[in-house]
Amino acid sequence: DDQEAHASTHTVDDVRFMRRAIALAERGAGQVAPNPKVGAVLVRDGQVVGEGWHQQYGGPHAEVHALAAAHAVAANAARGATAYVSLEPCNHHGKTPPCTEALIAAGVARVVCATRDPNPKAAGGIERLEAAGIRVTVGVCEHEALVQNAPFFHAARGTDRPFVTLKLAVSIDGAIVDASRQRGWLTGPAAHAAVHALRADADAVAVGIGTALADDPALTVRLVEAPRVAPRRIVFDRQGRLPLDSALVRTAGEIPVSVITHAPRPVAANALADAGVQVLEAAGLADALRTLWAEGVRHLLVEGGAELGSALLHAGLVHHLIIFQAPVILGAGAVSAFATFPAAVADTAPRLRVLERRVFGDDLMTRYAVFGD
Ligand code: AOF
Ligand code: ZN
Repeated sequence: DDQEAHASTHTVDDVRFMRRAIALAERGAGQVAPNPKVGAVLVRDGQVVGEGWHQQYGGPHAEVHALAAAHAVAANAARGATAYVSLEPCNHHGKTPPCTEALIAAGVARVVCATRDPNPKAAGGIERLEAAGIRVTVGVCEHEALVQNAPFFHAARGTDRPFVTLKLAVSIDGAIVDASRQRGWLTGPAAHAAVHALRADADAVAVGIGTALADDPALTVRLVEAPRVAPRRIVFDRQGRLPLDSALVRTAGEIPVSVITHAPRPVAANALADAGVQVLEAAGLADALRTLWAEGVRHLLVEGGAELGSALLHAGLVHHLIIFQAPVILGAGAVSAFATFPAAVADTAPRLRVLERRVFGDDLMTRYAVFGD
């Protein structure tokens, strides 16, 4: 009985400390891509003795920061401790020495990791730790860890297209534009900041030409810490209609702007190119995404409008759909976010899987997996 109680207490603690490791990992958002965001917590006798996260691309890994923090408290603070890491500790000499060796040298007794590292170069950490006599548990909070680094795991599976996150803000009645077609804010400040955090964590931020014309967006990261590399701005603009005096074109010299065209008028394409905009030609949406992948885009955030979003969704090109729902009713004549999506029947419509729900001020954020992701 005692043993059972002990085991179940441990399970609860494992989850608690792994959640903390995953929360710490998030502090690397925007700074470590294309590396995964990783957090680590060292616990001895139920007390946290060190915390760390992968802070900078090319810099020390989460475990190393956590061990350093523990060491700063006491020379042997990590001896006999349990290390909670949101990814299998690496076993390779990359930009830094293997985390496995650091954990072994520090005398850690147990390692709990959320999931395996799919990177073949870094893998093998679990086996290395076990060979050194360390107890290893894998799979605690695995779902959260996989969602947190979905673009990293997507790339590791082998692909020629970016991971696509489609983000839309809607009313209670699922509309993105009111009957007057005037653009206005639906969501509040906390949701705005969350959107900027999403931008910071992407390599590129895209909108359709309709949204670019109606909103004249800057698509820059403003409300959160500046990312290591500012995400480039993309406009899906078949005919090259993006105005030369738009905010995007005017700032193309500071943060790159690309338009993805399909048979643009040559005059328009030349004028955009002269203004410093990269003009990419693509035959369709899938082709456009392959082109972006070739340009180094691993994670694309699409911010609308409804037409581009629906087309990408319908083509099976979206991995995560993020809906921010504001406490607003737009009523008669408002335009549904998916007005151009093919009709479905309530009983048989495919159901999206809910990955995450969070509250930002008065707004509700839901992250859905779209096609098995
Ligand atoms: C860990 N802890 O905090 C991270 C890991 O180029 P490097 O040397 O920085 O290695 C990057 C790879 O290491 C990355 O692709 C992933 O497989 C793993 N990331 N591993 O033990 C960490 N960030
Ligand atoms: Zn490592």
